Amino acid sequence: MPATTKATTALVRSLIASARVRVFAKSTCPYCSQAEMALKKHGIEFALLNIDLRKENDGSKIQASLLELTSQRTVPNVFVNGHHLGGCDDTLAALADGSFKKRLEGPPGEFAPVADHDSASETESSASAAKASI
Ligand SMILES: N[C@@H](CCC(=O)N[C@@H](CS)C(=O)NCC(=O)O)C(=O)O
Repeated sequence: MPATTKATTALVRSLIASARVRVFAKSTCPYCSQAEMALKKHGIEFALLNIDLRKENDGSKIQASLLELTSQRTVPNVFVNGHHLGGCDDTLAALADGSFKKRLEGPPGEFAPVADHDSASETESSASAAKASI
């Protein structure tokens, strides 16, 4: 795992802050697909970044930054309204018990999001149950 750089940490923070729901994932990760499907099923829009598809080839650095920021190195790594939520299991549980929507609608967390701002990245894809946005 590479050492994190300030630039990568700033990038990760801006990616989290740029979406109400941010999912860091890997395209090959079944837990990521599971979390993404559950979010779609609940009609929750989210911004997805598959770190293994980055043309910048900085996925390992992003993963290291996420570990530093959240103490979690696995993907998916999910953020809701500026709060770190966790992985797939945490996401499924929060969707099931209603705490996901409470977080979404409550006060923003430490990674404070900015609504309706699109942080563009060519390798970033977005998903929504209804439409593609962010
Ligand atoms: N229990 C975890 C499982 C997540 C997990 O094991 N993800 C794998 C990818 S499928 C991972 O991140 N492995 C380490 C890595 O890819 O660097 C969750 O609910 O998210």
